[in-house]
This record gives sequence, structure tokens and C-alpha cells, in this order.
Amino acid sequence: MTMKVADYILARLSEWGVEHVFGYPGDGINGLLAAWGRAENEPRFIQARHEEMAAFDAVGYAKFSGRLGVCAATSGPGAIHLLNGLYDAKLDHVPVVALVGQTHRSAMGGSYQQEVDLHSLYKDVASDFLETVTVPEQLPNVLDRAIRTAYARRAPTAVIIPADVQELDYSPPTHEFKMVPSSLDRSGWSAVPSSTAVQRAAEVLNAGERVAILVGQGAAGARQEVQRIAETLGAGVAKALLGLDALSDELPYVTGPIGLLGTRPSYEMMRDCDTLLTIGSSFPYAQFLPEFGTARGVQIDLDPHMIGMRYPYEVNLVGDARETLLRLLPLLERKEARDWQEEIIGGVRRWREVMALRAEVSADPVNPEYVARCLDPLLPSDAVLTCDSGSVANWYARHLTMRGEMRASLSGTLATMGCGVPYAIGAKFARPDRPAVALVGDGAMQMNGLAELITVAKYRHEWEDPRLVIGVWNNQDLNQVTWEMRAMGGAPQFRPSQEIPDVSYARFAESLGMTGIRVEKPEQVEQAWRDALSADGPVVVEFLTDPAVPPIPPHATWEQMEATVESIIKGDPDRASMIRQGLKAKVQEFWPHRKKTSDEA
Ligand SMILES: Cc1ncc(C[n+]2csc(CCOP(=O)(O)OP(=O)(O)O)c2C)c(N)n1
Ligand SMILES: [Mg+2]
Repeated sequence: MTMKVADYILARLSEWGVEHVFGYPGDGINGLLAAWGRAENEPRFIQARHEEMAAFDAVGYAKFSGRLGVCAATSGPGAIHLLNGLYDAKLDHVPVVALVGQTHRSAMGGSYQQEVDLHSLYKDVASDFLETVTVPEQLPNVLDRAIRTAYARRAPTAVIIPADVQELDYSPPTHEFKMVPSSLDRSGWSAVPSSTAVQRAAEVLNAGERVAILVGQGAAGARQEVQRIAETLGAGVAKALLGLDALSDELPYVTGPIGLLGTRPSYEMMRDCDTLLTIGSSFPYAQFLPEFGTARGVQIDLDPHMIGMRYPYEVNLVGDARETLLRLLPLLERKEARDWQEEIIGGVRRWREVMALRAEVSADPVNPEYVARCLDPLLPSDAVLTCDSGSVANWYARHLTMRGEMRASLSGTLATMGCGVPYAIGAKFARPDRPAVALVGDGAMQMNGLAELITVAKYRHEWEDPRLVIGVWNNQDLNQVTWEMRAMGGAPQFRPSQEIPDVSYARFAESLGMTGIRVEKPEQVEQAWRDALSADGPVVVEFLTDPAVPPIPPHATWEQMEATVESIIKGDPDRASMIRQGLKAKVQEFWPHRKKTSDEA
């Protein structure tokens, strides 16, 4: 039997080591689907409920496997649905290839059914590589380049294949004018900066007395080296949210996340340092970095396109984090003075106490911080964690401590809602031998999570470690935005946009044959997590949490508290409970130390 273009595409994906394609069918890719049948479903087609979820599955898969994520969708509506997930890949620098159908070549330009100008639509999201296959000889090059570019630039790329082209007999490029051959070999490579640049960086770091290190996901391959450098320089290490799992929180000088969802010790370390070393992070919020002019800076980043723009760094080292740190380390002088690091360690200890106290604040009915706090010590040290966008990301960032082999990710840069459950599905295919835990708000569950539970139910029996725990913070509110409205403008909550219906997430899970647990009282929280983590299949555990517990920022000032109070005066419906919670939590933050620093005054 002759090989069709669609057969060739699947075979080539397998040659690249692709094992899963997350997708949704439609007649724009019928040729590919038929080829999948002939190939006995290799690489494996994993069916999501919606193309956006297929793209999120692929992003989660890529994040947790370190391999390429692949998704597939039909022309028109399918291609449109993929977009948000592909943007998530683009903004978080994740290699993903989208295979997208298109109408027949004969219909193109005819305002045909499901004909959308995909090149215009994907021009931005797949700006690193986007091509339509119009004749068989363009393959393998177009597919190879899409894959190679996705890996090289850590970006989404797209290959559009008109439906009739999928059905053509495959013929390879020949040794002729205007033919483009392609090869697959992918030997390893590492970028390293010049030795003069490394020397200049060492001079800056040696001159500093109070060094702060900021790591992002790009530092994940250099854990030991980051540790060695922090110990040599007597520094503290803050983590961007995407780099939460790049370093263990068991190291006493790790201050945890930075930024609005970050910790007070990260905030203070950046405020007070005289030298900043950033490794593999494009953390965007300059206001959480040292005041310009107060600290000298060195940045290490793999991507020459992303370097030097978040802070006026003095030295920008383009290179792989590990390779660069290995070259930097021998040039560094060990700092004998340890008072700076001791101060940081003290701050971390204090923060932990404050967080423990905050989680203990009583709430109506359950304190959302307590739910995360309770989970932390129960997490297996090989857990893969995902988190959705919403107030739950605050609790994920502040209460979960990374240790052992733990992996964790969220939509760090696009900060899109709806990725928590599909990321966890991607995680189960990437690491079927590990337990996965998703932390999700009720809004995100209603947006995407509920539908994707059906996908969980469909594939649940295939994972070697059957545990997939989906924790839902049921506060019947789009709480993160509610708080943003209150804190920023002093605007009261606008109920028609913020309040969301109560849904029984646990019963929905049960209707799919999974375990559902509903927690209505604080005393049930710990046992619920224990039961979920020891179940022999996926579990949805929902917690009725209090929307009036405020996610106070790490640099909370009294002015912000006042803005909050102002909104209450303007008639916020949650005011009574909120005042109680907001002030109580604030008081806890300063107790038992009661020491005021200037910006807390
Ligand atoms: C696709 C998308 N739409 C809207 C937003 C804005 N947004 C960010 S968090 C949030 C509320 C999330 O609510 P929920 O999932 O219930 O979590 P909660 O904040 O209540 O814990 C919204 C609407 C977003 N980030 N992404
Ligand atoms: Mg909510």
C-alpha cells in the first residue's frame, strides 16, 4: 500500500520520539485520523473535550516531561479553540507543535465552510514557525523544522495541512532545484558565554556584600550549582512562580516565591540587597526587584532575545544555567561574613510562623489558606503539582513547600484560567508513575475543569500510579478578581460578575465513576486530603472556602488595607466577614513579633 502524506506525518512524529498527540477530531484532519487508524494509533491520539484543553494537555505534558508537546485540531473552529493553550506555551516558553487541518486546496479563497485564514490567525502565536504543506515534497522538512524550532526556541509552532493534501501519496524531496531535504539527527548542545563575560560577572558578584539570587524555570537543570553559588556568596534565593520547583524549599536561605503572590522575605531581600543575580527567569515585575541604582546586577539566560530587559543589569550572560554557573563558580570568592544570609534565614523562619498563624485564622466555613497548609506535609515527595489561576495560586505559592523530586507548574505568564486540570492530565501522561495533584478554583472548574474530568475518567485506568487528586476551592466567587477590585480601586465587589453558582464538584466526579469528597468543616480537611492521596483512582475533593479571606500581598501596607476598607464603606456585600478576616490576618502577620519596618508603618 502506498504511503499517504498523513501516514508519513505520523511516522515522522514517531521517529522524533513523539508518543502522544492531544487532540480533537474534525473533517479538516480526517485524513490524519484515518492514518492514525492504519498506524494502530501510534503516536497515541489522546482525546480531550475541547481543543483548548488539548493544547493545555500538550503544554502540561511538555512542562513535566521536558519533551515536545503535540496537539492536533481541525480547521476553522478547532484551530481557533487551540489558540489560548498555544499562547500559554508561547508565554511560558514551552515547546509545542500544533497540527492543524485546512479546507481542500481547491476551496481556498472561496469563503468555504470552516475556512479561516489560518496564517493570519496563527501569525503571532506561532511566529517562530508556521507553514502550510501544499505538496508532499515539503515533508519532512516542514514538520522537522516545526519540531526543531519548537525545541530550539522553546515556543509553539504550527503545521497546517489542507485536508486533500493529507490524502496525497507521499513522495520525498529529490536532489533537484527548489527541493529542501531534511535530516533528523538531534545531538545535544549547550550555549556558554564568553570567558571575559563570565569574568566580569564574577567581579560584580565578588564586590557585593548582600547578594540576592532570583531563579526561574531556566535554573531547574542547575539545582546543585545554584545551591553552591548561594552558599559561596552567602546569598538568599527567591523563586519566580514558574521556577517554584527549581530549588528545594528545604534550604533555609530559599525565600520562596517573589512578586504579588510571593513572600515577605523575598520582598525584603530584593529591597535590601546590593547585588542581584538572576538565573533563568524573565520575572516581569520590576517593582519587586531592587530599586534601580541600589544594586548591581548579573543575569544568566539561555535566550539572547529575553536577556537584559527586566532590570538594568551590568552583565548579561547568555548561556545554559548549569554550564554558565560551572564556569562562574571557580572565579567566586567565598564571602566570610554571613550576617546577610543569617538575616534572610531569620526572615524565612518568621514568614513560616506567620503563614502557619494565618492558616489557623477561623473562617466561614473553611479558611482557604488552611486547605493548602494542610496539604503541604501530606504531599508525596515525587508529586507533580498543577495550579490554576485564581486566589488558589496565592495559597499554592505560599503554603506548598518544594522538596524531593516534586514538580510544579501553572500558567505563569499568560496566567490563564482553566489550565489546572488539563495540565494534570498532561502530567499523568508525562509521568504516569507519579501522583498528580491539581489545585483549582471553582470558577476555573466551571470554565474547563468539569469537562476535562470526563477526559480523566476516560483515561484513568491507564496510569501506573492511579492517583490524580483535584482539589477544588469552592468559594462561589471569582475571588482573585474580587480582591483585585477591592484592593486597587477601593471598588466594592460587583456581584453580577463575581458571584458564581454553587455546583457539586464531588457529585459530578461521582457521576463519572470517580471518587468525590465534599468538605464543609475545617476538621474534615486533613482527612479528606489523606483519603484523596491514598485512593486507587482519581479523586475530586472540594472544600467550601470563605471568599472573605484576603490574599494580602507580600508588601501589604496600611494604605492598601485602607483601600479595602473604603470599598467596604462603599457597600461591599461581604463587608462584615471581610473586615474580620482582613484585619485578623493582618494582625497575625505582625504577631508575635510586633516589629514594624518602615513600609509597614
Ligand atoms: C481565561 C481567563 N479569564 C479571566 C481571567 C481573569 N481571572 C483571573 S483569576 C479569576 C478568578 C478565578 O476564580 P476561581 O477559579 O473561582 O478562583 P478563586 O479566585 O475564586 O480562588 C479571573 C476571572 C483569567 N486569568 N483567565
Ligand atoms: Mg472561586
